[in-house]
Amino acid sequence: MSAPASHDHSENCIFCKIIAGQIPSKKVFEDEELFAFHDINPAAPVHFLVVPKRHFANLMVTTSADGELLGRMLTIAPRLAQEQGCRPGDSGGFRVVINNGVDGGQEVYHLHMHVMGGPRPWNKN
Ligand code: DGP
Repeated sequence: MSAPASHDHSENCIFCKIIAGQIPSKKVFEDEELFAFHDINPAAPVHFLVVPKRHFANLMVTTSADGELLGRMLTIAPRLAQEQGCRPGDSGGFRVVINNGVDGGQEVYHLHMHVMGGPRPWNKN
């Protein structure tokens, strides 16, 4: 049987293992609720992932009760993007992407937000 979609830690979840330090990663940020680390397969000069420490498979299992946490994922992005080298302001900037489910192109079933930026062209669109 598959694991519940939303709980504190999911066995066999690669991102839960990264958060727990069981798999190495290049950490960008950590607090009680969030963890951010560089994507292993960067699609842009700056490409890191922001994940909630609590395991959610994706946005489709979140509820309005999770709104504050989801908001924190978004509102921390500009600061982290700039710290990682994205230029500030409208002439710089960055992209955020959350893939959900098979049709959303999701590969890792622990909710994560891609933050991508840096001077164009990027190696993938
Ligand atoms: P998505 O398609 O949104 O589920 O993208 C998953 C991303 O996770 C993908 O860009 C590659 C990245 N990724 C997968 N496994 C690892 C890993 O072990 N370490 C790191 N740093 N990134 C990973």
